[in-house]
Amino acid sequence: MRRASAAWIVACAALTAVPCAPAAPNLALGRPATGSPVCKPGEEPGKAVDGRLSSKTEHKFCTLQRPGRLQVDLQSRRPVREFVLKHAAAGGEPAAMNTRAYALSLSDDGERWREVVQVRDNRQGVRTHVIAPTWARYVRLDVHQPAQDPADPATRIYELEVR
Ligand SMILES: [Ca+2]
Repeated sequence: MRRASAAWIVACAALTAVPCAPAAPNLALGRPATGSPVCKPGEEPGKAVDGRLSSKTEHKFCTLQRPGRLQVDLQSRRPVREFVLKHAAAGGEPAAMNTRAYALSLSDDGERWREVVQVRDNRQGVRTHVIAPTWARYVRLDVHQPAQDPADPATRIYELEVR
């Protein structure tokens, strides 16, 4: 992955004759996270901002509450341009477990929210959502349908990246 990325930067620089900007840092990485009650110990909200994907039991946030909720405190107001959500398949689980319907909201104070992304029919394991740049300190994910099967109650989020 890193090698491919470096190759892309070289190709990009050759094409444009100017240095290409490196990928923006993940503003959510390692930030305080809270959320609805977990499926079991080891699947706390912080697992969605730990930068890790390799364990099905240790690297995801899981909740059975609906709507499921995950909130991240970026610890200062930052310009937000993009979200990358890594659903069940990003961690090696069946695509049928990918989050189907959800919304992303931003806030300056953790009390007044504005919804910036709404998804009703996701099937993919990794989804990128680009928005108009918006300053915010808090990011919230509300999950309305946790998986492809409406009867599956478990929300499974391996990462919520914010850039
Ligand atoms: Ca993770």
